[in-house]
Order: sequence, then structure tokens, then C-alpha cells
Amino acid sequence: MCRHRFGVLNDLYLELQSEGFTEVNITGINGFQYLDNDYHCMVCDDPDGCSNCDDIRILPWVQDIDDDDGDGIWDDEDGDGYPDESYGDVWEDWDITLRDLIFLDREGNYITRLNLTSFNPDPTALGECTGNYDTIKDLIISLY
Ligand SMILES: [Ca+2]
Ligand SMILES: [Ca+2]
Ligand SMILES: [Ca+2]
Repeated sequence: MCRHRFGVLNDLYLELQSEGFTEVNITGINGFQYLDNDYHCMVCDDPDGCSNCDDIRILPWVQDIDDDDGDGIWDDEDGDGYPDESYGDVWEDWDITLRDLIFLDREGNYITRLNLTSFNPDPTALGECTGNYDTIKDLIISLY
């Protein structure tokens, strides 16, 4: 079974840290439409209860919401009980597709993106996915 992609990024982060690239940050941003999805196996806070992870992950996993007025609560200006927009603000502003991996430089400038649905980062993957992990790692190091 493939390892979970967020877990691969967690491993990559730890590897970069161990090699001295201590100022790299990787953050997961959950889409607003997945607000109610269980996140425990994403952060792997209970490895025994998840089939796709073995270790507790340290990468931050945060929640995007639709919050145009900035009060920290998703917007319902028309009072119908449903969010006014189905996408969170970050996903909307950056036109995110599920499993997009966005690269920013030190100043926060957008560099590029990869979509990990088709671009499997698992270093144990075979065939055409071989080397994807190193491609991501090299890109991060080139921005360091
Ligand atoms: Ca919005
Ligand atoms: Ca709001
Ligand atoms: Ca509404």
C-alpha cells in the first residue's frame, strides 16, 4: 500500500532538518469542503488506529475557511445556515486542487506547484514515480 502523501512530506521535512535545512516549513491546509472529515489519520495522532501511518506526524495541519469578514467564523451573511462560498479563502485565492503542493520562497513569493495526486512523492514508488521524492527535495533545496 502507498504511504500517505502527507506522511511522505513529514518524512521529507525530518530529512531536511537532519541535513541542516532547518528553515524549511511545510504546512498542510485542509480544504473548507472537507471541514467535517476526520483528520486524525492525517496528523497520525493515533498510529495504532490508522492503517496508513506508523508515526505521529509533526507537520502542522490547519483548516481553511470562508471568512471574508475576518472574524474567524465561516461566513453566512444571507443567514441560510450554509457557508456563502464552498471554498475556503486560501484554496479560493490560490485556485487550489486537492493535493496541490505549493512552493514559496523565503519571502513568500509563489514559485510553482505540483499536484501530488498524479505526482506520487513516495520514495518507495516504482516505475514512472521513481525520483519524484528527490525532485521535490531538490526543488526545496534550490530555494533555500
Ligand atoms: Ca471567501
Ligand atoms: Ca466570517
Ligand atoms: Ca449562507
